[in-house]
Amino acid sequence: MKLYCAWYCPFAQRAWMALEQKGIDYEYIEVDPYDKTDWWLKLSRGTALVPVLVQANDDEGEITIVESNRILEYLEDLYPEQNPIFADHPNARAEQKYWMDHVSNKITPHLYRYLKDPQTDTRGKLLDGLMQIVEAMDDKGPYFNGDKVSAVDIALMPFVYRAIHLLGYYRDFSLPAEGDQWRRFQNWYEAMLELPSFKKTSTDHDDYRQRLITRYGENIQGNGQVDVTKVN
Ligand SMILES: N[C@@H](CCC(=O)N[C@@H](CS)C(=O)NCC(=O)O)C(=O)O
Repeated sequence: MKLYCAWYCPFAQRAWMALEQKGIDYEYIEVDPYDKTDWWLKLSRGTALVPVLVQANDDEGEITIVESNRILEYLEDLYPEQNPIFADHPNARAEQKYWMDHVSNKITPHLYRYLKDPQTDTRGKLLDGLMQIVEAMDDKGPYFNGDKVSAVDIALMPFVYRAIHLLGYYRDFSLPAEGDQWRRFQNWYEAMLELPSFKKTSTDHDDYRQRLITRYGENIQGNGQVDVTKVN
């Protein structure tokens, strides 16, 4: 299995974390998704976005999967018994997918908008999106669904890390500390920081936080990807 990835990309980090979390063997291939070569366009099925997962099954031929959350689902379908990240019951699974979509629709666009343009009312919208997902978390935790890491945690963490560090640096942003919900959130975040699959895909890099800050300077100047600020 091959993961085409970019070290700084939160979407790619989801796929990377899921591979680590489930303990699946893979080859990591760093690419520059902004370099729109014919090779890259073809490999990524015309999207030119990381992550891309390529899997060659002996009996089924080769499959190329794009879209980070689809990769999480595929990995679970392929290895359902291996450290599951989705619930067994269809209802619980549907609920997890609802919250994964919530991250895509109600959290990530506001994070990127806020980075690009502090004038728009994105801080409030970002906090609303986060507050809603915190309210849906299992009371005891520490993870979204309780004591086991799920795809919802993996979908959310790369963006929360960037909200805290990039918005903290560029926009003087910090999360509220007071209140039961925000304490629950803090408890979730601290558990996620300690997770080996998060550490392996982030802090193993020297000065990861500083490198992200430098890398995202481009987004703030209006360069970089175009679709991520779109609100659905
Ligand atoms: N919806 C996609 C978004 C992936 C994405 O936006 N990746 C960025 C890097 S963080 C990218 O490859 N950008 C290249 C470009 O916009 O040209 C997913 O979830 O996989």
